[in-house]
Amino acid sequence: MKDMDRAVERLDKALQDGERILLYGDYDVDGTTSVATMHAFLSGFYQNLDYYLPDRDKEGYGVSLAGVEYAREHGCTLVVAMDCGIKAHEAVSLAKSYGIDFIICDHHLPEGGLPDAVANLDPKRSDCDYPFKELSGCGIAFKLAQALALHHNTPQDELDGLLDLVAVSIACDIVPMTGENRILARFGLQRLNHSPRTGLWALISRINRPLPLNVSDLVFGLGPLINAAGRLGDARDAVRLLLSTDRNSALDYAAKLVDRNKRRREVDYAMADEAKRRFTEQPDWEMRKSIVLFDPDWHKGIIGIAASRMTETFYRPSVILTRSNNRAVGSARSIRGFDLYEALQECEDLFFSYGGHAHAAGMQMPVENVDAFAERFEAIANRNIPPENSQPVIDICAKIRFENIDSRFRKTLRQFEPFGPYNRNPVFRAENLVDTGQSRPLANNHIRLSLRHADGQKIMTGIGFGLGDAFERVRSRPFDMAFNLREEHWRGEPMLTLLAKDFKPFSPEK
Ligand SMILES: [Mn+2]
Repeated sequence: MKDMDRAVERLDKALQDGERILLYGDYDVDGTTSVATMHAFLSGFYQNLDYYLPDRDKEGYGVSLAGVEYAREHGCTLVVAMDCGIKAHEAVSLAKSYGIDFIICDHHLPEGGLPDAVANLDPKRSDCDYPFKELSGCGIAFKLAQALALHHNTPQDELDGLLDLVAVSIACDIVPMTGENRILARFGLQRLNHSPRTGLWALISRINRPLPLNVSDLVFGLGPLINAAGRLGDARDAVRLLLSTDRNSALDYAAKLVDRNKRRREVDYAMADEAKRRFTEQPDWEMRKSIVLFDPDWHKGIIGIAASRMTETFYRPSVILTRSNNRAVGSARSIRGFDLYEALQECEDLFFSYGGHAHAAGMQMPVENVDAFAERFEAIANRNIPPENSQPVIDICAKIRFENIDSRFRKTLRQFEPFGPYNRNPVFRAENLVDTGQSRPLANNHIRLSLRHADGQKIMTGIGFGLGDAFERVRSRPFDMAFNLREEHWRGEPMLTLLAKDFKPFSPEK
């Protein structure tokens, strides 16, 4: 990786000279696991360490000037910035004027050249030949640890203990589950499931999910709890928990995070409901091709989640905006076949700034431009979304019969794990199914399934989340189902069960 030699050389010098080293990370899961990874690694043989995470509300994302001042006040002469820093031109220059060096481990795209750091580790640098470009921030911190170990002829397997953290970062930062990430995540998940560090053990014991944990358990179970620590005001608490060695205090703190996260979710749901209500109160909402909603009181931390929920519910490109520093700040999500980034480009004269890609993006604009933006965005959606594109599409990997889902099939399927972005758990299609009579509705429109082929014997069981009504519509006649398979343990024995995605009536002639 470009600059790795310089990073190792500078870090090594700091270790030899006994310099005070500041580990600086972003406040989210990737940042806090980065700091914990580097701290856990270095503290095995070096104690003159400190760490710093910016305040989400006061300092925002990235390397803050306040962070540089902290380094100076605490006598740190080397900062290792992780999951951020590649755009921190100003902060790195300020540090340099104080005689503080930076090593940057980032995975974001550089902007306007590179900061004046001793080393800029970032596979997304155009001049970096590192073959895998999609490492998480924590993954790059791990690469630095590996390189330092290599330099000292330390056996690489001594770093295996860090992989539980790396796996959490890969899952929660939603980086592609391909190449090196898939390998790191696979071994990291093993670690996490068999011998996690105390802090992660405490979190796992509170999330109420059957073991072994998979990638989505990390994304939806562990991730929100680690993030909750950052949202409580101080992301240092997340690092403290991740580095904790005391089981009782780790459990206490994990319980606090669970509680806090529960309340945050209630707020999220309330806001999403409010957004839904606001949209469907517009007289022409059914005719509209897009959703743009602004409310100065919505919380900036959850507009992205709200936009996702709107897109899921109404299947339209959605932009949710709130007010921050007297600007309208928005988060947008799109549907298949509508390039959000291109659409925003057409509105660029209305914005202070915008960025993102085809499916997700963000923007800032003067509050008085929101109405004009909503109108233009609707016109673009009207022009670009084809009329047949009014329903989500499920990509089906293969048609299969229940008789073929045996233990050999299960083992083969396992070899494709861990699943994640760009390596999705395959969706299968089974045709001509009937209810065995044992399917049961559950609370919240969920459904417990017991099914077989109309012309077959083998019964498979499973669940359909939010599909109770959909099942009710098809169950009186043979139907087809799109589904994932998931592994569950029944009396210690692994077995595959159904996770339904959708149903439709069976039509024999096709
Ligand atoms: Mn990251």
